[in-house]
Amino acid sequence: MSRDAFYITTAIDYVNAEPHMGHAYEKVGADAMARYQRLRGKDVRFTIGTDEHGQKVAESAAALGLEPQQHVDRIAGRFQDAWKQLEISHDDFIRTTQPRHHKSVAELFTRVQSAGDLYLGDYVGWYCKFEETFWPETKLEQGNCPTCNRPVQKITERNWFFKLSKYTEPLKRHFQSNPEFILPVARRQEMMNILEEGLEDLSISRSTFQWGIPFPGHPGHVVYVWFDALINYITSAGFPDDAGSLARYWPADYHVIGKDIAKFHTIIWPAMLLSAGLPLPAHVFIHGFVLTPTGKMSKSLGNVIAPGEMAGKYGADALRYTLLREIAWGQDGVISEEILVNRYNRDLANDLGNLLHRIGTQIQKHFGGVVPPVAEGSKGPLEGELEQASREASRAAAAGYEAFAFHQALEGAWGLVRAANQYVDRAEPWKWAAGKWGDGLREENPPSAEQARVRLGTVLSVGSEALLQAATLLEPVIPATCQCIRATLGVEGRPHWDSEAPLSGRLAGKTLSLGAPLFPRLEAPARVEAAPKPAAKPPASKPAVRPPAAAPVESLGYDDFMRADLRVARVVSASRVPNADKLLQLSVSLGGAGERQVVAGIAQSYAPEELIGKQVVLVANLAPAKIRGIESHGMILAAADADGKHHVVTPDGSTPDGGRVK
Ligand code: ME8
Repeated sequence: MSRDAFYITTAIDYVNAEPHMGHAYEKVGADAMARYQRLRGKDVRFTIGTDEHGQKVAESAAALGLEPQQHVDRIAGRFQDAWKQLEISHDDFIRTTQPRHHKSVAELFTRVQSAGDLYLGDYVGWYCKFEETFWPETKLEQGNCPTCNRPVQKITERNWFFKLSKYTEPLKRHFQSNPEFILPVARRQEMMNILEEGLEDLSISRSTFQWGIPFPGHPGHVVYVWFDALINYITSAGFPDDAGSLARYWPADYHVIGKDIAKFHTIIWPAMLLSAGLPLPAHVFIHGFVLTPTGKMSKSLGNVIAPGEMAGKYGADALRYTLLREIAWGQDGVISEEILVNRYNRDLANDLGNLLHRIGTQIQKHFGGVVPPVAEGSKGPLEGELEQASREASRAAAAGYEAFAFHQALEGAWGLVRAANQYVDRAEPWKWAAGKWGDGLREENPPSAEQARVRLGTVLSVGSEALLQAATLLEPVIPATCQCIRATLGVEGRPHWDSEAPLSGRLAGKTLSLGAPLFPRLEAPARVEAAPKPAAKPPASKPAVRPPAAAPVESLGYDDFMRADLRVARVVSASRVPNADKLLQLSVSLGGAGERQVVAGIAQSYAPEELIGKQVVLVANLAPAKIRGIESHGMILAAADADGKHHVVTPDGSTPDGGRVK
């Protein structure tokens, strides 16, 4: 692949559900990365799409009295509408029912068959139609699908098999020699464990229904929907006919997917590519899940948030910003309307919208709407500090984007927004405008009229340029807003990542077109966060800091105690919370019940890596809380020794993740 090309994909969404906030989160994150790479001058190809075959889709269509194709056309349209509303800048929207994809699947099959990796066999096992996944009996949990907990169907079919087992060792070698193939790296071990257990061959045809790609050369069989769907990534890159495009974009730089489908992307898909003699993608980035304050989103709980509705009500950028600011990519996080409104008012209206408004209105008032020049010698220490803040913000934002740490990229970029507001506060342009000393200067005689006007011009010009630079740093996440800022400042053309440029008055002479405020303040909802307010001491650390001989507590009824849902949880990832000596941010697995993010006050007792893989006890039904702006859902139990060092409570022997502690 040529070095200036950058190919990024997301999962293609099942058309058996309406677009939901989890889908939106993934598309917005990948979109931010695609936009960032474009700003950096890369030739980006960004592919999203819909996964349209399979038993579940066929049954949904039949239930509606529609032909499957009619049904998928309708739902695919809804996904496309939603992504338009969210300003997703994809270059390709692939649908697995398209002829180009059928052709690509057929060609890949020919290659896999030539490699001797297909055989006919009898499949006897279980199938989850909702997840479109085969399960051996040993993996079921209480007879249900271990991923979604729904009932599974027994299947006995003469099927085609793919020799997945043959690729166990090559994949292990690939994982070892490419330690960043799976990102975040904390996820790698989970997949390595699957390889260590040994892979079984995979049934890849179905013959009991017909809504799928006909299995090449074997009438009556259709290709297993996952085998079909994964191939979309090379179809979009140009496989098999467009050799130029394929050479340019394949292998992909990133497949961006959710944690529930990691095995398909890090094991099955790479094995298919190895079999077909095609190179493997550089990285698979696994993101966490969007939760609601009441837990997992689910239709039956009535807590599914429609992204289109939120974008319609608050604007796409407010939603995009909240999704990427609130949740650390790779971890789970909670989103709600209250959280969005809070972010909107605090960050977008108070900081960013206000900055544009205060600078714009003064340029309008004192310079007739034309950005004044920065006169020679009129810059002082305040401009030096602002330039320094701009360089730091640019570096922090770039580092964040490069690592998919969007919350950090935004925090970095916000450093410049805050610094620009402080600059205006400290430079006091309103005083210069009144013919007095600004910049905190207290001289006896007033400045000359010319001196005051020159300095006023410099402050407003430099301030507007800092805002323009911030708009570049924020472009990947809030593109419409940044476009509006550029247009207001009279700047045309596409932005480039050049924000290390000094603040030198390059906007001088531009005519402003100031419109309505960018983000008019919203009425704060009655309850801004579903969780309790952050306590001075994080709730997660309370048991750990309580001394062994705590004051006696009232006795607790048996029923009261049983209301506490204590679970065995395994630490999957751990990192320090920036600027907080005592806090660690952990992701813990509850087995089939998914993952949680918890903030625990044990950073002075454990290095993050010591905890990875360890089983701990989690109070799982504690209401989520925000600790240092990070969502913490649950409390990890720990006891302090005589020296105040914390020891997490851990089961004495191997127990299943997610098991109840009583
Ligand atoms: O899995 N939060 O489709 P899908 C964040 N068709 N991400 C979530 C989420 C949540 N609450 N719920 C789902 C499929 N996702 C297959 C993919 S790719 C060749 C085939 C993510 O519609 C999920 O992890 O069930 C996946 O990455 C994407 O949304 C589509 O999920």
